[in-house]
Amino acid sequence: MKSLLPREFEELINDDGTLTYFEHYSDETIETVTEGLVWRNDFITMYGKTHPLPRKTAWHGVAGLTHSYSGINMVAVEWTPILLKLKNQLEADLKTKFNSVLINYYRDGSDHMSWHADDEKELGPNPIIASLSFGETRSFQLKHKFDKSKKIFNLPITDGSLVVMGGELQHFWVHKIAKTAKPIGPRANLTFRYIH
Ligand SMILES: O=C(O)CCC(=O)C(=O)O
Repeated sequence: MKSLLPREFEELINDDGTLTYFEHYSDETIETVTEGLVWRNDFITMYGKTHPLPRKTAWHGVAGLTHSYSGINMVAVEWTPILLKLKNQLEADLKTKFNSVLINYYRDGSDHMSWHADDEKELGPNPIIASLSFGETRSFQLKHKFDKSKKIFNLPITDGSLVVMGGELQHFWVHKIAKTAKPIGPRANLTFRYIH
């Protein structure tokens, strides 16, 4: 188990919630963490039009656990061995519990995720969300919902890094993964969550 020395993490936001970044947290690869995943085929409805999600997704965890967001209802498929190993490592390091993980797979620069907060009721009022990334570096942006004097925060998340969102972050900030025109490879993002 890798121990997290203070010099290994940076607290990037500590204002209306917390955002912590751990570079080089995991030595796994995009290939190993996506092995055996059960990919979904979800659609999203926006302004009355239905589109396929602009990324691939999978939902694993305690088998049968349900979670809904943006009108998408998911039933968890059992942990794969590698996801279970990562969950156990995160639980030990962050001293919290996770019972599921949402995997977002960005095939190229046109795959993206729009502004949103992880504020579904079943995550509880102030969820701790551990977000592990593998593969291509993508820019994770955060915008304060109410205080327009705060600049958009831009964090390039590198392969093997961990972002932890906590405190009241989901009440005050929205986040996204922007599109890019650069010719880039895939990126897998794993957000470990506790569904109540
Ligand atoms: O891909 C990412 O880093 C962001 C994922 C995300 O925003 C989410 O799962 O809610």
